[in-house]
Amino acid sequence: MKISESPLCTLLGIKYPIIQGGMAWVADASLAAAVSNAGGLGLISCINAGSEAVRNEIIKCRQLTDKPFGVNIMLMAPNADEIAQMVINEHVGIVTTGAGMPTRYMAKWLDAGIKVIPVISASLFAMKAESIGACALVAEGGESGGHIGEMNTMALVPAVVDAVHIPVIAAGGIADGRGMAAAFMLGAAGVQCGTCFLVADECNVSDIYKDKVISARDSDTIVTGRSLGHPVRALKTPFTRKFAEMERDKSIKSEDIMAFGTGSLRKAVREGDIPGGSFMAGESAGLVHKRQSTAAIIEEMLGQAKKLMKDE
Ligand code: TUI
Repeated sequence: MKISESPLCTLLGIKYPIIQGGMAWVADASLAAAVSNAGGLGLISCINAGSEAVRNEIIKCRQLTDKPFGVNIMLMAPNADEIAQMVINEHVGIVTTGAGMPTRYMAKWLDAGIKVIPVISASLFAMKAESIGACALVAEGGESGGHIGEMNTMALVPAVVDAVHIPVIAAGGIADGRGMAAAFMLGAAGVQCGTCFLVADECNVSDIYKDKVISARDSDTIVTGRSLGHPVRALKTPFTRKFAEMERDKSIKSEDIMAFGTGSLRKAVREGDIPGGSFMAGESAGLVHKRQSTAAIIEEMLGQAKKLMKDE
């Protein structure tokens, strides 16, 4: 398949099948509009905000771009119901969901003409998502940053491609044209990337966060939270090491570990708080070497992928 002929481009009205991950605390109007203006699909995250604040980001994004963009809803968020209604009221065209199945909202969203793209981490969830009306899927491997499933991208993506009839977007470990080309070889119709956009000029995370991603090697991330049932990948820091230590110590209660983690992502994103922050990032942090504009990140990835795929 030629990249520009991906069914995702027609489906979503975008130029390139590159989607920006809906990163909690990170994916605001500034980043989403920059990705959409560069030809990809930008997403606004809802996790950190009340529905009024997200509504303001949607309005801001519409001022910054006339291209399609979407909203990502983390289904474990306490205010997911309210956000689910707000996206209908605001005529959002594309919604991606994470950390669960959006079954309870599907009828209302489809009635409102919203294109729904669940993020899933196994082919069983993919089949379920297709059966309830998803128009495409993000198959997210455990190389990703943030909350992850059990499978990794290399085996997950082709399994999901075989299990469904809708376009599959590969995510997890993809930060350059080599990853993008590989995703197409696995049968994906596009890619979703988060980590490589953390260092974009239009991304409003702290400078410390950007520097930490740039200096990270491939083995500089760690998964914590497995003992709590919520595995999360982040950069290795004194905070994540302490978290892992607490998980190993059977005398510490789960509630106390969870309390230790509360608010840590915000501290990393806003304050660059190294002792208390969770710098969520994927394994592809080891592939991210410089700060540049969102447009340059997308052009570079696309150029490299096209060359590898002899699609020029
Ligand atoms: O949701 C994500 N990644 C995230 S959410 C997040 S916010 C957070 N903040 C603090 C601590 C923890 C998290 C950070 N990163 N990715 C999408 C994703 N969805 N990954 C895995 C899944 C998933 C898991 C289970 C999707 C469906 C699913 O279905 C299970 C079921 O039983 O329905």
